[in-house]
Amino acid sequence: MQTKNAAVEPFSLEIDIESGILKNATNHLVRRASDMRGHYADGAALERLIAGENDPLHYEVFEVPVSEERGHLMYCISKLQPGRVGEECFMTKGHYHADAGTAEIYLCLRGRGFMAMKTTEGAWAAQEMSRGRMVYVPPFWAHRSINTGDEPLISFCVYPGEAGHNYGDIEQEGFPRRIYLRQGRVVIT
Ligand code: S6P
Ligand code: ZN
Repeated sequence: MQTKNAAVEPFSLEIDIESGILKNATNHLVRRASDMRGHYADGAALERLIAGENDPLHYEVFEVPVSEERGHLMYCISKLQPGRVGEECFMTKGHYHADAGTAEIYLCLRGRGFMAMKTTEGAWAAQEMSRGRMVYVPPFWAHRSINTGDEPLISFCVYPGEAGHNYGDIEQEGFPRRIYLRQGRVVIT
């Protein structure tokens, strides 16, 4: 039985909830529109966005990583910009966890949107995200966040240290449904 994890002293951090910044983050992942090729239904609209708006910022992840092993909890701030590709709402790539049987909790701090989830067996679900709302992503569910609002969608995420990321499988499978904003209304198709 494992009794000791990598030595980490107790610590605390500050999160700027309005700006979605984890202070003193040592990892800062930036995804631009050009990183999202292949993810939206309207690829031509994405190319127009990349060319016309100088490859705008799509989303960021701020982390102060701990050891990626069982026993620890990884956590981060995910900040997804508002916007549309054609009428489809900006979203993250989405992933399964590499250790697929690990869950995740998202606490939404700001903005509006959805967490879309699916399993390899084809089950699909979407849970609303809004300030103060928590979404539980069960083990074995791929997950992506989608911003339907007009301000950044900011969440605090917590998941097991050993979870890791698997982007390949969901890229192959795709998510079965998409979320659009049409005449100001959210449409899930
Ligand atoms: C990690 C967690 C989030 C996402 C982030 C970006 O398990 O689910 O931190 O990494 O929202 O999304 P994605 O799909 O590009 O990793
Ligand atoms: Zn995850």
